[in-house]
Amino acid sequence: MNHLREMLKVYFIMGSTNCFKDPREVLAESIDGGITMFQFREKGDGALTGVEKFNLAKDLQSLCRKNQIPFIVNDDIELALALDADGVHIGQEDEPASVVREKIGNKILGVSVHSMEEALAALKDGADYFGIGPVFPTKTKKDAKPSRGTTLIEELRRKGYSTPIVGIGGITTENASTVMAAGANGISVISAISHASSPYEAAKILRKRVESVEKVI
Ligand code: TZP
Ligand code: MG
Repeated sequence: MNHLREMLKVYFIMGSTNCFKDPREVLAESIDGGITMFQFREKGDGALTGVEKFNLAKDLQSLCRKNQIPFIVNDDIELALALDADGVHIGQEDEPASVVREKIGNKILGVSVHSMEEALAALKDGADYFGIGPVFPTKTKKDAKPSRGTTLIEELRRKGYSTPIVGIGGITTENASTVMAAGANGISVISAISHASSPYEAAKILRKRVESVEKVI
């Protein structure tokens, strides 16, 4: 899926709790700046639930559709199916990837992995791409594991795995190129865009950084 590699370049993840202003505005600006994929991740203190969550997801999906940006849902498989999202992203504490794959058919399936064992299991279960991190320390995810740099990304590439990979955790315009140089196909960020005074500028610079180090993997 070479197309997926292209889509993973600048993967913006967010929900209402990550934004200082209307998430619709933040997403619209980031799309103008050049994000290539979006994940709706409605989590944390004050996260929306029920119909409010659904309505926000629907609005964000519709912005993505207008701009041909793939719309991925974090964790909530039912929501992804109800909206006919382009895919889902799950972690190790969610339903097993094999079960999720059964439920979503050929939609995109992303899995967060932290070790070679988890990566191989995810592959076997039908993952389309890996989210690997936290690469750098992050304040955004309260229960994030300790940051481990790019070692797992490098190990997977060294061993010849060509599965699409995005790095996650503490990635900024300053360090994005390190993640790409390690062998990632893209970077995923929350606060680097959602907390930026200009999500447009942040997305634009991230895209430029990613494209300047891109390798053929
Ligand atoms: N998973 C690992 S780190 C992280 C997630 C969801 C948070 C990333 O947020 P930020 O603001 O880009 O560090
Ligand atoms: Mg999860």
